[in-house]
Amino acid sequence: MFNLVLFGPPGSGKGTQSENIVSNYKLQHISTGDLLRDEVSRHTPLGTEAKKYMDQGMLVPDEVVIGMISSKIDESADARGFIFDGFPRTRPQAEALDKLLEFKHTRIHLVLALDVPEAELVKRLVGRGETSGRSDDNEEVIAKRIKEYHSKTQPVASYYNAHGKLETVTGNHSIAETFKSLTKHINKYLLPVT
Ligand code: B4P
Repeated sequence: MFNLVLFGPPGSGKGTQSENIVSNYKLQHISTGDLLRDEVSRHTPLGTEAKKYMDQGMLVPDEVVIGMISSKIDESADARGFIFDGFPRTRPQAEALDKLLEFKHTRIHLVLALDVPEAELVKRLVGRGETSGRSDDNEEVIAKRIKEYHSKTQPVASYYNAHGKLETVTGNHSIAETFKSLTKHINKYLLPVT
């Protein structure tokens, strides 16, 4: 089993690159953003609670997200591996993920961090907001999401760096070029399925 974390600020291309990685390496995709938006659209109690935070550009509380991830991992016990997209976003989430995986006799092998300048992040998210209808893709909320990233999520990079798992990749080239840079790191662990 090979487990990868795709890390980076809002709009850095985690969701975009996850699609490419999933189709080439056949990993099981776990995106907390997608899972939360699904809960919101189904008006579940979890979704109603999460929406309050997402609409303000804030992170959803750790216990909500960790519980969701745990049941998702259990659903795909036979997977070739997992790609965690947008998770962990806080140090307690990173520690909880390590414990969950240890319980399943596996671990995080690699963390790929997408590095994109802030002006480009804002440009992309505002652009996505014009077509996505996402309530968190407007300039005011984007600024809050980037602030949350710096205060709560960036420390997760240091956590993985201290464990020798972090690699940084430039994320402001084209989607194809960025994917090529990511594959150079992934191929050291796992080859694409042809
Ligand atoms: P997410 O859904 O994870 O999304 P994201 O950070 O906005 O975007 P991502 O980096 O995936 O960018 P994308 O590929 O779409 O989070 C949403 C919210 O959910 C959070 O703010 C939080 O409230 C909550 N949440 C999620 N996980 C949580 C957790 N673990 N704990 C607590 N709360 C959590 O790309 C963005 C745009 O850029 C797209 O339009 C794309 O087409 C474009 N793009 C991508 N790559 C490009 C490139 N190379 N060049 C040009 N454009 C590019």
